[in-house]
Amino acid sequence: MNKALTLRINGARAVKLSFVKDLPDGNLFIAEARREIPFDIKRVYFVNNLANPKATRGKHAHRKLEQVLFCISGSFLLHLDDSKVKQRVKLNDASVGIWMGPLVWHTMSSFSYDCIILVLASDQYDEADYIRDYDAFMRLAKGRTR
Ligand code: T46
Repeated sequence: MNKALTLRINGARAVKLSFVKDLPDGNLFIAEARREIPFDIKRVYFVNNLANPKATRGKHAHRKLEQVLFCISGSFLLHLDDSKVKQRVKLNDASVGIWMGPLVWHTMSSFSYDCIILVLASDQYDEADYIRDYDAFMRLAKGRTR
C-alpha cells in the first residue's frame, strides 16, 4: 500500500521513513530532523483511543506550522484541500508520513479501532496559528503566492 504515493496538493507531500526489519522481534522506524522530516522538530503529539467510528478530527489549516503525520497503527483517511484541489489519502503504513505546510485544510476520519496518529510539528502549540473557519481559509489560500 502507498508504494508511490503522489499528492496533487500544493503544500503537501509524502515522506518515507527508513526502517530496520528486526523480525521476528519487530520493526524500527527512523525519522530524523532535516533528513526525512524537512524541519527541526519542536513538538511531538499522538492521538489514540479513536474508537468512535464517526469521529472526525482536524477541520482546520495552519498559518505557519509544518507537520508530518504518521499512522503508526491501524488506518485512517486524511482529507487534504489546498483551496483548489482536494485529495483523500488512506494512511495505513507506519513508514509513510504526510508532510503538510501552511494553508492545507485537513480533516481525519474513518479511524480503525486500533488507529494511532503520530505527529511531528515544527513549532509549539499556538491556537493563534489555527485557521478553523473554512471561508477564512479559502480567502487566505487563494491569495497565496506559491
Ligand atoms: C493538526 C492535527 C493533525 C494542545 O493543547 N496542545 C497541542 O499540542 C495540541 C495538538 C492540541 N492541544 C489542545 C487544543 C484542543 O483544545 O487539544 C485540543 C484538541 O486539539 P485539536 O482539536 O486541534 O485536535 P485535532 O486532532 O483536530 O488536530 C490536531 C492538531 O491540533 C492540529 O495541529 O494539524 O491534529
